[in-house]
Amino acid sequence: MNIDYSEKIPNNVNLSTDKTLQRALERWQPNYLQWWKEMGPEGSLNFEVYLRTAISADASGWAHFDYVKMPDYRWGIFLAAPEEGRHINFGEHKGEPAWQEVPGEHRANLRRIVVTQGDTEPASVEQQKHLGLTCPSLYDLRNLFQINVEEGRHLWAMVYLLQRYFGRDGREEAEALLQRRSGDADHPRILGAFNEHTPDWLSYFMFTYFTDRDGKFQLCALAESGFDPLARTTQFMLTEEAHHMFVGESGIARVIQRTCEVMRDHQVEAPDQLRALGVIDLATLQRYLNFHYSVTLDLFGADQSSNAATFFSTGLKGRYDETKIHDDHVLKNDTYKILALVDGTLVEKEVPALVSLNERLRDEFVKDSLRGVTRWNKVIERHGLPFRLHLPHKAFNRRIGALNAVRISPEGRVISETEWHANVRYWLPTDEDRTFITSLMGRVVEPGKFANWIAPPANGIKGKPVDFEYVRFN
Ligand code: BYC
Ligand code: FE
Ligand code: FE
Repeated sequence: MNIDYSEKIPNNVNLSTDKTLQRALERWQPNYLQWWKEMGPEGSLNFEVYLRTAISADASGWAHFDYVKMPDYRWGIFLAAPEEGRHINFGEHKGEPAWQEVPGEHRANLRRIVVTQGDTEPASVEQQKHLGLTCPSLYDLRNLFQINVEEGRHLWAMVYLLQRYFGRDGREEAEALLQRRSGDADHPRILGAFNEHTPDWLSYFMFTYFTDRDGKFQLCALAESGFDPLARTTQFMLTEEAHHMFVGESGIARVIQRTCEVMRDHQVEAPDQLRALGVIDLATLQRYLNFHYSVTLDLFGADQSSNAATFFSTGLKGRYDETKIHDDHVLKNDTYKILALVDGTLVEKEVPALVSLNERLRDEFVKDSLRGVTRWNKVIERHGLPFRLHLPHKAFNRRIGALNAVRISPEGRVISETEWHANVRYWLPTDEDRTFITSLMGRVVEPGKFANWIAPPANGIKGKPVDFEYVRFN
């Protein structure tokens, strides 16, 4: 599964044997580059960035590291190796051979899934467009750009599917993916969280920790798809995703580390005093966490969804680790517990498993999100400080699904509108918090130097030292 880099569009799908597709993609390529120049990282076109590029679709040793100017990054089409004799593993088509072409009766749903997934990728690049101007170090700047080019490639991955398998309307959707804009009033991106700003690096680390993790779980569900090209495409995307979540988890850990050092060295704990010393107090960090976590929970869709049931039953989108679950993989007679409001309190309610698949995936995400929080708390604990970070309750601050109609505290108590408004400033970032965080954002680009509010990482990239010149400005 080595990648052919002699082609205009690097690929491991024998693109040159399909002239129609090759032409369609070669027509789309300049529009993509135009989009990158307009909406990609601001002012970065001439920077030389120490980036990894995929050279093989094998899980081991698939990447090559070198300086690249981002517009010259070899975006291309990489699928995981096919699995001989693969079958559909769930739903009404369970046991049938996996589809190599789009089944006509499921075409509209499949296209919708591919378009929704594809839409998030350029959206995230747009959201992060200005962050390079306020990077806390060259190391962090390089990581931002690495993620940006890979999200760009994830767009390529979905555009390949649209152009190869969906004919004319696929080509139209591919164009539309370059036309919607994050946060635009007339042409917004499809999903809520992808229209929010990522205005500062604390938000960015929270985004890559939580929202890229939604990416992980959605991609895992799509990697189970009975439509084999989608499964193989998303499998390869997942190999890139791990680094994105690492950037978030380690970024937040470094912020915490730095704050704890200042708390210990200066023997202060009041937020005001910490702010005066130029670090982020942990209560503010908790509010940012609450915001990004709850906004990301909404990305999993409504807790009861007939769309989700259809996607599963028709074999398009599986569950997380579908083939490792011990049940019939059809779920017609199963139930699942979701949260519901009964007589003013939140209770668990059993509903048909098929309609609650969004909730099940959300629950997997919750479990996975908790692990990093535990590791962050270890950093605080090591400094002998009593503060602990928490994930807020699953029902806190929700906009999508049944829980959007109720006010819930971070502890999971149903509260009145009055109580919500009296306390929301302790729970979600305030204007004042955002102004403070913005005030910390200066540009640090001397190799080995870091902004005052964040500790250096333990290691550099790919064996390079922390003070390596990860980005060269020209
Ligand atoms: N915002 O039946 P429901 C990533 C709409 S992240 C706005 O629950 P469904 C990445 C919904 O469209 C992963 N609208 O919906 C991360 C529907 O509208 P209609 C992205 C929303 O379809 C970081 C209605 O509400 N991939 O890769 O079951 C950086 C009813 O909802 C939202 C995917 O999401 C929302 N949050 O579930 C870069 C995978 N949620 O039809 C990249 C593909 C729902 O009533 N997508 N609505 O007009 C899907 O599988 C599904 O579309 C969803 C939604 C799970 C997202
Ligand atoms: Fe992605
Ligand atoms: Fe990502």
